Amino acid sequence: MERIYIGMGSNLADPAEQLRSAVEALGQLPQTTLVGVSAFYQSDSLLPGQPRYTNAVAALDSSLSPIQLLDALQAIENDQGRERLERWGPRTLDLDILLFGDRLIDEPRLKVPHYQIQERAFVLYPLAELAPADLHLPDGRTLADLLAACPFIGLERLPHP
Ligand code: A4P
Ligand code: MG
Repeated sequence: MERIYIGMGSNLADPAEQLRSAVEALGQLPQTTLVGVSAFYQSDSLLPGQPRYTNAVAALDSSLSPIQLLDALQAIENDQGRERLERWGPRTLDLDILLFGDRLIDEPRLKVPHYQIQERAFVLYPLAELAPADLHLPDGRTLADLLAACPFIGLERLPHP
């Protein structure tokens, strides 16, 4: 079993409901236990002209392999009506593997840690609700280091659903 953190995001078709459905689907994955879910946070899109996003992080314990998990997450995205029209386009559901134990993965389909964890307040602050401050990335930086360099700006923490 390894501890895995999943970043969830949606900016179409009732984002909070999309995230709730995603959490339910994560809870039903084989060989996997859903350990926790952060609060939901709203923020503006990194790309101008898109609707605001709702984001959250989920923690899993799983014995799936990284690629098995990626396949399962993409199936959940597809089930929830995701259409891949353009990279970075608006989406009903985006599920990213943020961290997978302490693994460093660099494969064509999968890069872990997710490449922009450290710049994204909408990833780091919900992650901090679930993970210890001394959580280490494979490169040795701690979650506390990343939070210290990433101000809580433009994030709105929603009351728990
Ligand atoms: N892939 C590689 N590594 C991973 C990983 N760690 N987890 C590959 C999941 N997938 C990974 O992803 C494209 C391919 O990345 C996948 O087929 C997989 O093999 P995608 O989800 O189809 O494409 P995408 O989401 O458009 O690209 P990407 O790079 O995931 O976009 P981001 O970084 O998620 O950015 N603003 C706010 N406020 N909140 C947001 O959540 N998100 C984006 C999208 C832009 N602005 C945002 C937000
Ligand atoms: Mg993605």
